[in-house]
Amino acid sequence: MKPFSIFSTLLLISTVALQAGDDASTKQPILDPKDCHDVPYDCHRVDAHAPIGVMGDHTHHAGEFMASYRYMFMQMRPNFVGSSEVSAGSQLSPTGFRVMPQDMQTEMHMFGLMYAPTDDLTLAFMLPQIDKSMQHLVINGTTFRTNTNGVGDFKFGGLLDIFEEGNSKMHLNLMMSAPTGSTTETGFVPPAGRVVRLPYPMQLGSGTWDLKPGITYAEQCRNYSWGAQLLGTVRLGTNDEGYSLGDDITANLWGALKLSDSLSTSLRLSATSWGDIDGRDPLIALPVPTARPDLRGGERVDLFYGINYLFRKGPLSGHRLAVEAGIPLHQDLDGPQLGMDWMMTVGWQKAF
Ligand SMILES: [Cu+2]
Repeated sequence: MKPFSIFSTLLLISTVALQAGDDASTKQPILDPKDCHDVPYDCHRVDAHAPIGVMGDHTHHAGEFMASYRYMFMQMRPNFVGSSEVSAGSQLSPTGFRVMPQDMQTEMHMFGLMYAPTDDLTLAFMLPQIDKSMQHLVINGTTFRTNTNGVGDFKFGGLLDIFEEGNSKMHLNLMMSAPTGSTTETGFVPPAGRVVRLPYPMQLGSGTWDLKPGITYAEQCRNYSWGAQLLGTVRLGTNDEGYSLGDDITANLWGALKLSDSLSTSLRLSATSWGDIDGRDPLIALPVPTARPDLRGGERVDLFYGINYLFRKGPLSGHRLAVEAGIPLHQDLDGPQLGMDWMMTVGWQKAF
């Protein structure tokens, strides 16, 4: 599926959902800043949850539980050197890379649980199940694919409310990541003629305990809302294989239009920068750029379109469904490295 058809499908879903909505007819101008003053922050609004691709975006009131499930898909291709696209074939040489990645698909099933012991603190837990697949071109013209799958790194911690006044609120993201994902995945590599440890991007975890600090701000007006989040990853120490993945930082800025009590659509800009790998795994030593610790870093700016839907009546009342898809606007990679093509997240959430 191409990004264009995904975006048209999402637009179609919004239109249909809006037609089916219960109170879609709003006659006032939609974006009126006057509508922001007497609006108390309402954490049960459809757009009180950020676009589904944003993690740790909201908190809960004391005693509330929330269960969630997200399906994420990422398609990566082609290769980039800096901000220029390069073909896999052009990077192959007898004295340099003899294998090049051509494309990679990552699927993730993310299971989440939130619980608020107090009004100021929400505990959050997330466990991903990951499926990766990478296609390669060999210098002799043949191709091969490697696959890995399994549980990823378990994330846990708290979201601490530090400010709530009128129509805005802010919380700190105090999360950690435990090294539950494998860093020793292997696969059969035809040009090597044997089963070897697969390169860094095919591994399922970081292998290190990681800090994931962040700060999230959200503001609501009558028919729209916006939010911003800064979220980082700090690797603590070195993993058993002898390396640590690069630290990263992501800035998110989103705006949502509340089209009815059940439906909102959103646009999100996301900017990410991540570092190269420190150290190296001596068992990852193939003539392929994905085995090079110094060819992993980069930066990227993505644009997303999303839909949130909140069931307000019937047997599904209180259930949330959301979808968000994005494409890169800019990427600058230490390469050759596979760049982002498109990605999407579909999610379900229910608070109890
Ligand atoms: Cu929640």
